Amino acid sequence: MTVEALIFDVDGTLAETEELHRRAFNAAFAQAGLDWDWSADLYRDLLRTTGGKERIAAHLAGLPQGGSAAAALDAAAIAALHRRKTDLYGAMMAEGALSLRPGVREVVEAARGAGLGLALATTTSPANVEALVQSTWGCPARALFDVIAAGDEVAAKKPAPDVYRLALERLGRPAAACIAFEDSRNGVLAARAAGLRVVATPAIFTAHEDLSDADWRLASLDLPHLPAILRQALGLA
Ligand code: XBP
Ligand code: MG
Repeated sequence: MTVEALIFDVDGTLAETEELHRRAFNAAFAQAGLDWDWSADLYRDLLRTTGGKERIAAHLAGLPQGGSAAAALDAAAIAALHRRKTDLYGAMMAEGALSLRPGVREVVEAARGAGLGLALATTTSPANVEALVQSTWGCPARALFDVIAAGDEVAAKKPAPDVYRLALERLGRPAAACIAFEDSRNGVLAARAAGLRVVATPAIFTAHEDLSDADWRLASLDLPHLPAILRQALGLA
């Protein structure tokens, strides 16, 4: 089946955002008076849990029991902590520290020129999607992407296929007519479980992961390295 739409993961795929997420988590912890400081190595492990609220809960569950103020965090407190983290992330993103990964801008531009559908299927929040697109492209996300499907809109986050199924439903296209772009094992598994073909571009925090379930593994989305089916769909072949 010919390619009619492209569905992009956000964190790690459009840009190397996870270091900024890590810093925002740590800043939120400090503001809340928690003595947590997630190192890059710890954060790499914690990324196995998708979703910021779920990641905080997973960290909490792994801490030794007893006495700590952190141990008393309930779901509402975790949600409040995560809202603070989202605000801090947005402010850091607005400083313009991040750029898109190589090839991303060109692929999105070529896809728009070729009349392909464009969607985002992400575990992060719509607010963080807006922050990234505004900071890198300088326009609202909906000016570029026909569909945005976010983690909190579905019952189960990646590696469950839910967010990809939601994106497909909103695109009004079958999985066989779309290609997904992912950087992580959880993301690749989610897209494959939704019946999509997947291009994997490992990111700094996911380079060690097993991405062998992807149909293609590329260092970046630089146009000359794209698979033939994609170059054809983009009008480049
Ligand atoms: C990556 C995630 C997110 C981010 C943090 O999702 O798992 O949780 O690490 O964002 P994806 P939040 O690659 O699918 O975009 O704190 O907003 O969850
Ligand atoms: Mg990702």
